[in-house]
Amino acid sequence: MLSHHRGPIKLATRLLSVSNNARWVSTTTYGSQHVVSQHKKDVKPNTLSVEELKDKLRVQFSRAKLGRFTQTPPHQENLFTNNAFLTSYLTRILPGDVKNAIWGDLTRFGQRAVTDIYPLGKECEVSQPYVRTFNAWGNRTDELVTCSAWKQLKAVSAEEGLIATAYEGNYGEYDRLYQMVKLAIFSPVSGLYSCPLAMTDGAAKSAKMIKSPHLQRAYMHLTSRDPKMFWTSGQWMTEKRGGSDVSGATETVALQQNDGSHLLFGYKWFSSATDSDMTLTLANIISETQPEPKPRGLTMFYLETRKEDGKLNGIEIVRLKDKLGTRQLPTAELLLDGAVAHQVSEEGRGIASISNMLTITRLHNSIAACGAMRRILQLARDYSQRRSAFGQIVDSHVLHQLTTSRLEVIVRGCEALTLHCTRLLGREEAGTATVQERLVLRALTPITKMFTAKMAMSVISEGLECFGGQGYIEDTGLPVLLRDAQVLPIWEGTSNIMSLDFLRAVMKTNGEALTSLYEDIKARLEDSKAKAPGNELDKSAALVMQAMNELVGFLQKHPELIQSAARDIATSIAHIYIGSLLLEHAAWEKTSVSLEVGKRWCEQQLLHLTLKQYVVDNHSVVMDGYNPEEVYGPMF
Ligand code: UCC
Repeated sequence: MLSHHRGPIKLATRLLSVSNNARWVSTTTYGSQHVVSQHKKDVKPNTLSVEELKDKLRVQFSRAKLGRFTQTPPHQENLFTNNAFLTSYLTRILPGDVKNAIWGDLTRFGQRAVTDIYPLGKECEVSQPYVRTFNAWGNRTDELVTCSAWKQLKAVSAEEGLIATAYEGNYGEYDRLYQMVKLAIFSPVSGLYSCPLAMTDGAAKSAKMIKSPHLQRAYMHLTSRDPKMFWTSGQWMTEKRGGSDVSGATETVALQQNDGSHLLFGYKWFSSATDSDMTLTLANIISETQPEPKPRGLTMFYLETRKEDGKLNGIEIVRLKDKLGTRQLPTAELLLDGAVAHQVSEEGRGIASISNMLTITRLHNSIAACGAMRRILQLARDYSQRRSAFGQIVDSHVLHQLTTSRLEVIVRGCEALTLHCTRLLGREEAGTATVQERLVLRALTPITKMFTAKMAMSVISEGLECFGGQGYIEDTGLPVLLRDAQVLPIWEGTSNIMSLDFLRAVMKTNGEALTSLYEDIKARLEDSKAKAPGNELDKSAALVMQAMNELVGFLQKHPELIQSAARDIATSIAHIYIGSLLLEHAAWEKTSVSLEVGKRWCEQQLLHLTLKQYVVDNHSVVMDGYNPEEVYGPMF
């Protein structure tokens, strides 16, 4: 038998008798796929050449013929117009004049993302950056080599106003939403250029808030739409001792100069895009008379990466990081050996100052998570129209429909949460946010970062399954989505750090942030029920409120357990808050899909507390079997 296919549905079978060979052939059609089989029969003399015979028998397997069937790849949808939740959300939120003004640009950009920008992003994956440390004559050059697509993406970012839009003030509190929607479209096709943009945006925000002539100059560049003027920024925070406990890990020192500038000496362990034009970073101030860091803590500094002559500013690129994903991105270890920098925070207020930047970069993280999830779902649903299995297109299999509809609900939940935070940020920046909204934004930002990053990993992994084996094959362009997504729960603060940051926000406001969340959820649910009576949203709203009441009850009753419970608290808040947002949207839109999405979200487990686990000896569970005498030295 040349080929054998056993499928449940046989659409047509044709027998071809052949008088001159040892076989007869049957071709069977399964949907659009043709399978050829040969069976032994009485031998008859062969009068045809092998090629003639193969032609006659329609044998598909020979040197230049690899079989007639090839699978059609997924086609790319418009990343804006075909995102039903996003367009509906914006229609609800945006005033008519703002919507009219920006809709055309978003529609165009949704197409440009997949037609022009995706090929550039793909090129960055193929032509990854590297460092040419020395030239042929032995001179140290530390030349960072990036491909032309990477450079073009910088120009695209400027032209499209991917940073500028948030700072131009054209649409008041909607500037931020407009910008982040463009970034959600850009991010999954951008070859990770979205990463330097996250840093750039954080730096632009800091530059806007901090009164410093150096930062004023930087601000002009960071928010420019002119590719020749546009700068990107780094955020060099992490050192060898680790990225979470920044105060405890920072060894970099800043030696004050007579002209007021400082020279930085230190080793930055992760600089995400080393080709940035400037950076904000942290260091301990020392002086000739006081060479030990003062106990006052870290201070924030601004530095430009290159001097006027184009040479690096007291910086050596030690090596590029060998990362699981985000390989398009020139992440490096940098030695600061007398880099000229300028103090831009009060001494000892470095962490508090750079935290302004963290709010922005963490929201970028969520936008990137949503963008990547939406991308895989769009590709998967298009592919499901093009691939047949078991005699019918994948899209028509009910189990596939259920599986992908569950993903759709998760992605809508993440989009709702992220867009809501973005909206609150826009209101805060425009000065229109209420005190309650500001508190909610502070508390929700780390939760949104944590939750969307976690969901991105599971949604993208499941999304790859929709392509079967092809989802595991690199040159489909699909696996990179999963590899790149793994940075999302780690970068800009891990999930545990985010959960603790939520608690920090609650503690620092003496519980006001939690009260604001509670009142906000309650009001939204009441409003939703009133807007859509008879749609059974009241049942879903009751589930959400019950979960929130139980959560608050737990926090009041067990304050001593909140550290252990931090992750579960954050996860619960994410589920509860998203429930309220999806019901609010369903109550406004009242389509069968939005009502189904809202209800379905609220039917799942909303409260994730596991009280018993906070009081048992978890350490013993983990260390069971760990024997220091059978430990054989470092892994590398
Ligand atoms: O290491 C990394 C690289 C990963 C791999 C990257 C690969 C590159 C590819 C990228 C592709 C896209 S990323 C790790 C980056 N590190 C972080 O994100 C930091 C994580 N750690 C934290 O967030 C911590 O919670 C710290 C550093 C903020 C904790 O420091 P402290 O010193 O313990 O902080 P305090 O004392 O609690 O807070 C100091 C001040 C307070 O203000 P004041 O003094 O006015 O009371 C806080 O309220 O900072 C304020 N603050 C904040 N304000 C702290 N956090 C925040 C916040 N989130 N928002 C507003």
